[in-house]
Amino acid sequence: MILALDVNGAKRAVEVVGETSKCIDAIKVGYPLILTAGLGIIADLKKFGLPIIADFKVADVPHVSAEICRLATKAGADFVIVQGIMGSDVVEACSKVATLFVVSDMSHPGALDYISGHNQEIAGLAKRFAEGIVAPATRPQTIKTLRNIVGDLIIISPGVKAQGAKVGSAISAGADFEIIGRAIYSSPDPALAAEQIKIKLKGLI
Ligand code: 3DU
Repeated sequence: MILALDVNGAKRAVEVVGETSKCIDAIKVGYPLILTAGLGIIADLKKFGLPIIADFKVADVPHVSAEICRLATKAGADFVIVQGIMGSDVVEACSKVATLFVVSDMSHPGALDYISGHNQEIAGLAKRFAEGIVAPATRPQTIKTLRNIVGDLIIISPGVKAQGAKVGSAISAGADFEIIGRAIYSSPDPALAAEQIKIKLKGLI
């Protein structure tokens, strides 16, 4: 399980990870946390001994995208998430300075407007340059299809609980990790919520 730590401020972030770190395999940080706590929060979170994924969904021209990835990695991020729909030059440039997850498709309804129609091509691109892909838990069939393309790359899947996918549905479809945010950090008891989800996921392994 990967914790999507979309909380505001360092204090709350450290609190939530302190309560849940035993149950999680990695921490995903994104704009809400970085914009409120600063990039230095990555170094603070690394003290928990878990891999850090910088979810910046990088989507700029190659030299700027690569610079974002370089800075995130320099700050301590073990992985950076890049938008595959930007094309091969962007993903290749980023791959030279960071270990990547490539967004191949997304979990929200609007994904069907554009990105979903290209998800197989993007997964093929990821296979050349990335450690893994991001694929939607809300569409298990997409995970199955993309698994056939990416082979043994790591598939991480958001969209669980708060966005509607059932706990375990992405893993059952072939994902390696489920990404879970609000169902943990917005729960009155994040430690208990994380533990209950972990028990369900363990039952599938
Ligand atoms: O819905 P949740 O609160 O469990 O958070 C999901 C996280 O996954 C959140 O950080 C969001 O930025 C990320 N994500 C998606 O929700 C959907 C995607 O397709 C890709 C990433």
